[in-house]
Amino acid sequence: MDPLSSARLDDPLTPAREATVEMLQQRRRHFSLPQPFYNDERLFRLEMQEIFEKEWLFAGMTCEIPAKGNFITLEVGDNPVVIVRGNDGDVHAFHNVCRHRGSRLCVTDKGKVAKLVCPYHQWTYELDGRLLFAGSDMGKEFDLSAHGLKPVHVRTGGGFIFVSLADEAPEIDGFLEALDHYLAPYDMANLKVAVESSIVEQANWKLVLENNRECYHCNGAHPELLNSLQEFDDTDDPRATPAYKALVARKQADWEAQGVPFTLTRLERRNRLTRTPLLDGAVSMTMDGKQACQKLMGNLQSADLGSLRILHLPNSWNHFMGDHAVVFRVMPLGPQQTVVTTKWLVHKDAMEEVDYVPEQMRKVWDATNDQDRRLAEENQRGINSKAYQPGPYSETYEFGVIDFIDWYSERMLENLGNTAPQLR
Ligand code: 3BY
Ligand code: FES
Ligand code: FE
Repeated sequence: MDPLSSARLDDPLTPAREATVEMLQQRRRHFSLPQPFYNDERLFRLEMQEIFEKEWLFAGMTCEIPAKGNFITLEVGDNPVVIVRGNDGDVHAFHNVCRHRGSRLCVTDKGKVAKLVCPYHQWTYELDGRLLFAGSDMGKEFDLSAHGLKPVHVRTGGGFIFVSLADEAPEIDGFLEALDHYLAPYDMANLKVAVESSIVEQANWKLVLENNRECYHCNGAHPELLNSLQEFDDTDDPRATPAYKALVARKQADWEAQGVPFTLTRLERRNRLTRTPLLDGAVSMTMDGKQACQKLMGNLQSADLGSLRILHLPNSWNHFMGDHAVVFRVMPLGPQQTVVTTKWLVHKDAMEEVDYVPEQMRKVWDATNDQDRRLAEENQRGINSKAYQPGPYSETYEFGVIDFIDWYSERMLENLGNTAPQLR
């Protein structure tokens, strides 16, 4: 298909589309991307259209909106979105944009409402998006039913909420089924957010993801995390030692006996689920490797469950331990600015200061996030130099980065309407 056939002739991004397709077709695989992918405003707008407005994005957790009227909001670039629990108990998502004159409707990160009421002129919507009330003088002809909130695709699985702003959403059933399976023991409806953080990084979102997809930097950067984390990704990690493989075999026998899922599942390059052991003796990602919450999640019998790692490209990675979970959401703000939101989850009946101390629980990942922020920001500053040129990824240490960049390049090319095979 002609890459430009879907582009409008007057679209100012048309030349950028052509240039992007060409750069992606000519990129060297196993090398970082050319500079414009990390700092160009037009390329950023293009990938917001082609990735963030088309793919499924991790938005939040169902336990954040437990009751009808609970909502959370999300900004997908210029697109405000609201996700709300309806009267029917279902999760709905809408463009958070009033159908009167377009004001943002819900203006806080989260809340609870009886109806969705616009703060500007009080147009009032039902939780399922229907317009109920539009002032007194819109005229006899005014059709309430034609002015409901615009829906956004939303799906849930294993307590995770995903949204897609595409006209036609891509497939996600396989991943949702996998999430339901892996997270069944955690009783996801009965968790709560113990503490959360949002940090803004002065770096392109792909640098944030690239950094997360390798542990090549862990030894030099993450002393707190390495009190509990194994640097190996799984037994298929080329660096995995016999001692690590023996530990995995031992732990897997325990997990098998307890009925908790652990095998590695990959769904395309986009989604990956696996349970891997922490350092022998550590049961949680805490400063001392001990539980951060005395009450375990769901119906788990043991805290010693390693970490269930869940990757969802383009914007989430997660660690589920026995006592608590840490979920991460990445949202681009600009070509060189990204917000990373981290939430620590515990059993909803766990008592703050009794079962867990939030300041203790968050220590390791607060430190790790800050260290990763600095790495991504320095990476960005070097990439902005005229001296930058794409550099080689190590297949041994950076296979996860290679996978991410391959996935990104394929999605961009396909969504840009060009499926020509890439050059090697
Ligand atoms: O644990 C994580 O989420 C990633 C993977 C390896 C390094 N990094 C901190
Ligand atoms: Fe929402 Fe006017 S813009 S009521
Ligand atoms: Fe890191």
